[in-house]
Amino acid sequence: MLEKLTNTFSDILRTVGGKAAISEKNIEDAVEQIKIALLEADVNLRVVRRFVNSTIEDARGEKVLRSVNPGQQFVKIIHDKIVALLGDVRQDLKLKGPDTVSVILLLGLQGSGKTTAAAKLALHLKKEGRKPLLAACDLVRPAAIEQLAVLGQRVGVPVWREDNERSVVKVAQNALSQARKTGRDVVILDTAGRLQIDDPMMTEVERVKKATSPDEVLLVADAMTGQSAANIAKTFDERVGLTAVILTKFDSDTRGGAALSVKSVTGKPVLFIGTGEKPEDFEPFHPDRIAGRILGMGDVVSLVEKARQTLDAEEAVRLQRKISTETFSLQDMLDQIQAVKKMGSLYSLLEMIPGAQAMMQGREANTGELKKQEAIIRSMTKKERANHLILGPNRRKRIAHGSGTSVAEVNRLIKHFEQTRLTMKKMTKTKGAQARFMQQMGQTV
Ligand SMILES: Nc1nc2c(ncn2[C@@H]2O[C@H](COP(=O)(O)OP(=O)(O)OP(=O)(O)O)[C@@H](O)[C@H]2O)c(=O)[nH]1
Ligand SMILES: [Mg+2]
Repeated sequence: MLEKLTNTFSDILRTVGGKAAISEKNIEDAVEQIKIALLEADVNLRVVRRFVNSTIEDARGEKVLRSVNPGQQFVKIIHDKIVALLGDVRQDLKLKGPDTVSVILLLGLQGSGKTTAAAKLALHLKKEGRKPLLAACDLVRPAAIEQLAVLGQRVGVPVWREDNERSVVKVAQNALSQARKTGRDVVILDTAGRLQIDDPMMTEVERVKKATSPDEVLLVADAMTGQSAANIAKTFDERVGLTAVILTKFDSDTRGGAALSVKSVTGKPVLFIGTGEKPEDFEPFHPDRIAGRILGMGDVVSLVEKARQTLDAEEAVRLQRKISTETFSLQDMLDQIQAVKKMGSLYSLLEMIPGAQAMMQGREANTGELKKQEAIIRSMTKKERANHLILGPNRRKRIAHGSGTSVAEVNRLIKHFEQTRLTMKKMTKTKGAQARFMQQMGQTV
């Protein structure tokens, strides 16, 4: 499922996600690659354009460039955009309560998977405690009624059939009365495959709709047709009026263009996906889970969110002010070390997730070194932390002893600190350099 798209996205995001610092150029390159990936996935061009523009807007400037882990944050932005394309939140069928008969009308092109989806939907509803009735409203294809009957038997759901009736509207209406009589609470109407250009057939389905006032009018569309699935949905919606979409053959769709285009093109949500030929191969459509699948990042995104929170915004602002007033102290450095260490423990969690490992390459902080640095600063008094200039030989000896390190190591830390301050001074003179510095602190302390 979606293998091609997943592979491309994983590659792109691994590259950016692993970067310690991100420039506008990096973002533009990544977005350009994403654009190509989406077009190759057969996502609607207008949808791609909108996606690209809003991603650049969000990623450019402050938000990402000032972030402590910009690569990961960029991954998060892309994730959220994909979720939005897929329809944001999981939508469910909107049916009446079990005391009234609800109606689901299935339509779609020939061979899109309507009859299979009818049986899948029946099984799904049965599992949810409903009492569905399948209605064989395809009077065009000779074997259609029998096909539904066999499937109905397989999923243990009764099938309403009238082999000699010529009017689809009548069969549908009779199915409704049958449901009322026998205590079934959802009628699923399986209709004949129709071409959009086939006017009489479109008129027929309009009449069925009028006669049965369905709670859901679902377009069953083949995901393998890519963005044309979205265009078909649009046409059907304009002509008949749809409430939502079922995407079938998702198991064979390596590209994902249909899933990524339907919501934006039609405004209608995807409710379910068909993932195989068997009645059980049916899943509710969860935008966030599908996005996770596409990005091939497992649960990385939620962990990234957590990691980001470890360095809270206020702290960042406070540090930045210090940098610009040149009062950055050893205490501030200690705060940074702790923040980085916190993230370090998250990285170890991330490593357990498939696909995340490569993304994190070279990102783990050198925890041994960090621990040592932390111990050294912790062995300093408040006064010393605030003003490193008072750190004479005696104090250094005491600190080395207190932290279980050597004087050489204490000297090295102070030297590193002084160099950092010096770099800061230089950098703060150039506009925009503070942001860059913030990133570097986050990555290399
Ligand atoms: N792999 C896979 N095959 C599917 C899926 N859904 C349906 N199919 C297959 O697609 C073919 C057509 O399915 P049908 O359910 O008969 O399609 P239909 O829309 O009812 O077709 P008509 O009634 O002729 O218009 C069958 O071979 C199904 O087994 C799916 O989710 N995955
Ligand atoms: Mg059929």
